[in-house]
Amino acid sequence: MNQSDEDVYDIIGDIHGEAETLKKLLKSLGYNDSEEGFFHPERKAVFVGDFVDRGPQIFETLKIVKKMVTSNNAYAVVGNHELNVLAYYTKDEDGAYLRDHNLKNKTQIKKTYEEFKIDKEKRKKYLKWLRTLPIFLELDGFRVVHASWDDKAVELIRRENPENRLSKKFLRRIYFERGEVFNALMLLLKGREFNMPDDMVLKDGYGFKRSAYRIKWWEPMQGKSFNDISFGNKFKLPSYTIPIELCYDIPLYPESDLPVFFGHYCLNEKAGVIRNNLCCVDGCIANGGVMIAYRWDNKKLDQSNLIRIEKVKKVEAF
Ligand SMILES: [Mn+2]
Repeated sequence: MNQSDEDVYDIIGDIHGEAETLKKLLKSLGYNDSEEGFFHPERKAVFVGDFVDRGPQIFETLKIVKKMVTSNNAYAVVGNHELNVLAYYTKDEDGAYLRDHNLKNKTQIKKTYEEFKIDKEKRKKYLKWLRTLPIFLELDGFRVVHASWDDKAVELIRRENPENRLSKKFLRRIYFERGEVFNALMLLLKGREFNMPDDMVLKDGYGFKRSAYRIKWWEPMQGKSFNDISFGNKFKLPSYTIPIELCYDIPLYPESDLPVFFGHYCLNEKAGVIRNNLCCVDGCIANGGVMIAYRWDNKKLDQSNLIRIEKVKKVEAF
C-alpha cells in the first residue's frame, strides 16, 4: 500500500457483472492479483458503482471489488443498480418489499436474481457489504458519485444520513416517505431527468414506457432543444426548442468546483472528459461498449488519461 500523502487513483467505470473484463482492465493498469485481491503498489482503485445486473458474473465482480475495498486497495460508491437490488431484497416493517417484485423490476435485476438464488448465504453476505458502501465520496482533489453531483442533495444526505450509506433503516425510511431525501438520493444515483409533457411518449431499451429522460446536469435548459439537453439516452429526441413554459432552473455544477468522476450514462466512445471538471467513465460495457478507467494524476482532466478495454468473453469451463 502506498503510504505517501498523495495517493494516486484509477477511477473505474460501471462493471455490470463483466468480471473477466474487469480483471483485464486491472492487470493492464498494473494491479496484481493476490490472496487479498488485486492491488497496486502505488495506486488505489475507485469504483463508481453499478457492479451488478446485465453481465454474466455478478458474484465474481462483487468478490473482486469487495476484496479490494476490504483490503484498503480501493474505494467504491454505490450505483442505482445496487440501490435497486438492495431495495428489491429489503422488506419494510409490514413485510412488503421496498421495491415491488413486478415485471419491470424483475426484468431489471434478472441476471443478479438468477445468480443470487443459487446461493442465498452469499447473497446475504454481498447485500450486507453493499449496505456499507458510501453514496458519494470526496477524495484528495476530486469527487465521486454514480450519476450526478448536486451540492444541495449531498448536504441533505449528509444531514439526514450522516453514515452516508444505504442501511436498511435509511432505505426503509426513504421508501416510506418518498420525500426530499429520497429525491436527493435519486439525483445522486440516477442523475437529473427531464419529465416529458403528457402528450409525448418515450420507450427505453427494454421497451418499457418512460415519461422522463436523462439530461445534462451542468447546463441550463432554456433555449435548448429536447435533444440538446439529452445525455446518455439511446433513443431519439425532438430537435425543436423546448417550450419556455416547460423549462425550469436547475443548480448547475460550477466550472470552478472540484472535478467530479461519475458513471451511469453508458456513453460508449463518447465517454471521458465532458468538461474541464467533469468526467464520465461509463463506457457501456454491458451494452456493446467498453470498460473505462481514468488514471488520476492530480492534474487537469485530460482525455489521454483514459484506458479503454474491450469486452472479454467469460471462459467456459469444460
Ligand atoms: Mn447506473
